[in-house]
Amino acid sequence: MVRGLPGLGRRLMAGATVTAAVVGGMALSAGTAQSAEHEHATTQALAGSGQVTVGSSRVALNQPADPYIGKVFPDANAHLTGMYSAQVAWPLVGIHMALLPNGHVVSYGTPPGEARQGGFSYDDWDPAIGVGTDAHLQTASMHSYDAFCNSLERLPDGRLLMVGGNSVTATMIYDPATGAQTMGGQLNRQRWYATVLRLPDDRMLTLGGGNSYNVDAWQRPDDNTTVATTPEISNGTGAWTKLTGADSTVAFGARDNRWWYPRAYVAPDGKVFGVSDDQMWKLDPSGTGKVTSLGTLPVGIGVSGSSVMYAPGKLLFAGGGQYNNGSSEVATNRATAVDINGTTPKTAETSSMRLARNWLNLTVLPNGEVLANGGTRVGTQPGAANSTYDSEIWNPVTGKWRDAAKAQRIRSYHSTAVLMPSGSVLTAAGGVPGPEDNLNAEIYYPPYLFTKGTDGRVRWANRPQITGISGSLKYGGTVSLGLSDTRKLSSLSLTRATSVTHSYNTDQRRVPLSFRQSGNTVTATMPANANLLPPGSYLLSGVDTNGVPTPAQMVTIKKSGAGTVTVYAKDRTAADLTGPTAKVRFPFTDGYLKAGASLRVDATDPHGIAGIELLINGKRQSSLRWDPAAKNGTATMTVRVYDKLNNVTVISRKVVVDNTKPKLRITSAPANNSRLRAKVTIAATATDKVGVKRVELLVDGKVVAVDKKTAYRLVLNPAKYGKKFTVQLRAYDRSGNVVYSAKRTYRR
Ligand SMILES: [Cu+2]
Repeated sequence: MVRGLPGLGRRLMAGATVTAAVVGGMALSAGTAQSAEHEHATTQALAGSGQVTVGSSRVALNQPADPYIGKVFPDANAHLTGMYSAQVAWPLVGIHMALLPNGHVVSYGTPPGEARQGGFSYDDWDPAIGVGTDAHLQTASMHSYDAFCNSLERLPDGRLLMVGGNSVTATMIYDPATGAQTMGGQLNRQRWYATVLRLPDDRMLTLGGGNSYNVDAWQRPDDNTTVATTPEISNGTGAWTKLTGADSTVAFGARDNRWWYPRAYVAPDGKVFGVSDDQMWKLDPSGTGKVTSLGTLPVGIGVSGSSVMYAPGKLLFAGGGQYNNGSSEVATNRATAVDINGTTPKTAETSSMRLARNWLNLTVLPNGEVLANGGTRVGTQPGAANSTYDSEIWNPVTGKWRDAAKAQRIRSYHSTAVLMPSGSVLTAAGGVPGPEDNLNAEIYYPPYLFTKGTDGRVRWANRPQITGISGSLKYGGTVSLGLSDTRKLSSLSLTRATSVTHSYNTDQRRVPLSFRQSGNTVTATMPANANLLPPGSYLLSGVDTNGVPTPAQMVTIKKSGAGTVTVYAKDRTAADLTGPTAKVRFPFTDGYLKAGASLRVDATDPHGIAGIELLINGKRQSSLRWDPAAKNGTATMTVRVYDKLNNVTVISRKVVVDNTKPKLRITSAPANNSRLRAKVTIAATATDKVGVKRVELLVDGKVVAVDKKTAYRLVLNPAKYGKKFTVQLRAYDRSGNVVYSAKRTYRR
């Protein structure tokens, strides 16, 4: 779907009604299409999704949507390597992607359906609608602003700031709520391939970049006239001011293309730590600014390595080594951990990736591990042998990488990866130019989303959920989280919402929270220091003691005042993470059977029943028939009922197996061949090792009376029958074994 003007052609959003007030924070585009914004805000309120200020009353939360979790059959090794979804068409080559406070993803880079450079359209993907074309909405550029190869970060009001790129001195502000676009202040010089960072005080800092298509600047290492060595700072919507004191060729010079998307992070001391190729530096943005050189990394990342802050003040750099996207350097597989918590950074080479990768993406996951996906071995060169389809996962505790699932497409130069609220990772784009121009995406599902059961089968994990929030969502505040159940969380964290391009995910960081848990309530303390958690939108997720993460709730932390939480639009297609509803029917008495008896299982599931298995004492049977050779005694019955997603319901219990007939003796009855004139009572004793179920009186083979209680007394009314009839007692035990008395004949 294409949106020509803001506010028109909107997709209708599904969602439950919430009682809390929807804040108009997503519709703040000053000076643009006011009526359209108002209209959109109304739509949001009606849809019941939107951003709600967190306060003393509990906000009920929906779970984030995902197109595949609990909707497709898991891969056999998904619990070890994760799995990729099938490729899905993407309306444009999404070389830039940002997760928005409403849980949507905005992407841009090429025109819709065309693999050519030109960021004149913005695509909004709503994962609640799915992966079809109806889940996407494009908005055309209103100002001929070409967003190709710019930098991006969210502003305090939730809008997306874009800096430089092919419209080299321009900045633009995109409103995800309406698609409205507002031109921002002009930069003081060209900023193609710059970085923009949001500081703890909400100012926006632009670092590096250079003249348009200046990819060969590194070949004249001492000529800095074509690159932007002086940072600029702004509130993001107003004028940009040069930080003249922070002019630096170490951080932003032509040598080694250090100006090319400097990998910059807000440091624990409130300054900005960055890496440009192999150079480490720190920028103090106060006053006119100042850059201090902090030495070198053991392995330079070139312009093609990736980085992430996986824990407060702890960064991982991996891969890279290329000087620009056209040179043919072999990528490194080496990785460096850098701790910037002290006054000087501590670098330590961590183990190497199995694969060398230029233009990989690193993504920090809610459990603190880091995903590396994509890349090319030599330069940006094509060919399957040169392309790293396999993913790897780095564990911060062991410092080791392990192999993860294989993608279908080459995700290299101009590729993107976004941690989604569901816990999946959207991987997309690559190309223009590149080995592949990818008008497609694949969604990666990390191993933590799966579990391998004792039945040896892999399925989607049953996950804890954060279902409500209240309290003080502000620096140093305490929030109360409601959980869907009482399972214990082992960690709780905030991960900064992605804004990614060119292997740099702006300030992406994972910040653990201290918390305590009582039953299904978690009380968490927010960091007091904005340097650890710069204001912005974060994914709040807990991980249970089995390593399974909750779907994330999106919280937006403000520089001052109460933050907001996103009430997501409800997923249009429900996930199925539970086994079928099932009940075992015994042939005679619940829990009792005899050898060779067949069980029946009544089962229903929204995805249909795929199979039912019977195990006797842990041994799988070929059918639901009990072992015909089973001996008397107790046994463990296990019935597994599978739906078509491999979800299972396990019913396990002790059962009594009994093949011995009850004993039956008539203790009082008229003699054989007697003539009966009135009602008589026939008395009997019946005994059985597992218990008598009932004793029946049969006249001419038909049951006419039943007694279930000792002593058995059955009334015979001769008036009901013919002149001559036969009478017999029959006793069943609980397992269905039967015994008959001798027949007696009576007359009347
Ligand atoms: Cu580019």
